[in-house]
Amino acid sequence: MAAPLTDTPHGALGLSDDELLAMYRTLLVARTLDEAALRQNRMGRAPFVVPAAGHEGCQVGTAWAMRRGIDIWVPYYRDVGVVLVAGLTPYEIFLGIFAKADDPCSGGRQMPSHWGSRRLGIISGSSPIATQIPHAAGIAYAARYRGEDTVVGCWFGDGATSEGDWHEGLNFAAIHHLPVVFVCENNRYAISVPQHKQMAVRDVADRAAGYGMPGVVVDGADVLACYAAMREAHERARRGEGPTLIECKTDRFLPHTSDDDDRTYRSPEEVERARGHDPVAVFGAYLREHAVLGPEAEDRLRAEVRAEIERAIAAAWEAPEADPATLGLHVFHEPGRGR
Ligand SMILES: Cc1ncc(C[n+]2csc(CCOP(=O)(O)OP(=O)(O)O)c2C)c(N)n1
Repeated sequence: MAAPLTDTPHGALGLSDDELLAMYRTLLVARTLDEAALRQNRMGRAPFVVPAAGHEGCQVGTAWAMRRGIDIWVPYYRDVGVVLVAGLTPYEIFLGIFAKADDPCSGGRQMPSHWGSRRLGIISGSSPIATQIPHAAGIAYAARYRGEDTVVGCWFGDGATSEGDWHEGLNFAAIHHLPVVFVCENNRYAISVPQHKQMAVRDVADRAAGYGMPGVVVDGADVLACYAAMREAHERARRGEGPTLIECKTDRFLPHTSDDDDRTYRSPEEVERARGHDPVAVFGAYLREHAVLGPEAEDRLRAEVRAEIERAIAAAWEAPEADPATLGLHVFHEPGRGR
């Protein structure tokens, strides 16, 4: 007789083996895409990329508790795992990286990694850090005002929590008990500035008490822990009990962007230590331990994902360039197109 589903940690969370495999596949897509994007940059084909390696566990884990087509996603530039869960495809992501005409986020106008999709409910962010926090609170306010069953997920780094926008957004969301979940991906650096020069508290989650909302700390390399925290916060938001701040302790394995040299502010040993707690490896070990994925199936899955990413890159590279004549569209007043 098969063991009851609840006998495993994922079963207790209501996650089937198939769902677990889909989560793992998304982690692999995020990691493989990330490595490939950096190679495209080094080959001179992608002007600028933002690595996500190390963050995928908390991105995929938290995003998994959101509902496509109902909830609204407010990611930041490192959140490739979040937007993959939201439904953006690797092909669409590479269209943005190559600034192609069909880039669904901005038709090649925005910086790469500033994702937006009307179809999927992903809100395009501005580059100034933390400007998306008041947006998230405002969207949650609108959803509640209209009586919609929408939860807003809002992701950001530890550096964002040093901005005034962040404090105002959280305060407003808590006062109005808004359906929003704030997720901090704390990699302990805002580019080169370490956490201890940004704040005097050990945990960003401590700040939640100052606004009157729960603050939760989770291991960002533990996909299931991130999922569990987000699911609880999501349910709380839907019950009308207001926002939650989730802090995922995570690591950035690569420089801040393709333009950064992280050897100037952290040691190779520090990065090596961080790589010892890799969310992809941790989740892979969990799947093996619970007999969800054997070594041969894992090899097949990795090959399949690599091929998918290579196909996406080839197709996006061949896609038409944005027409220079359209450069001013959606920026300046266009006679004949209304206000
Ligand atoms: C208001 C503002 N100040 C400074 C910058 C430059 N900047 C871009 S990313 C970044 C670091 C943000 O760090 P964090 O929020 O911790 O996220 P991480 O990049 O570590 O994932 C900074 C300072 C900016 N974009 N906006």
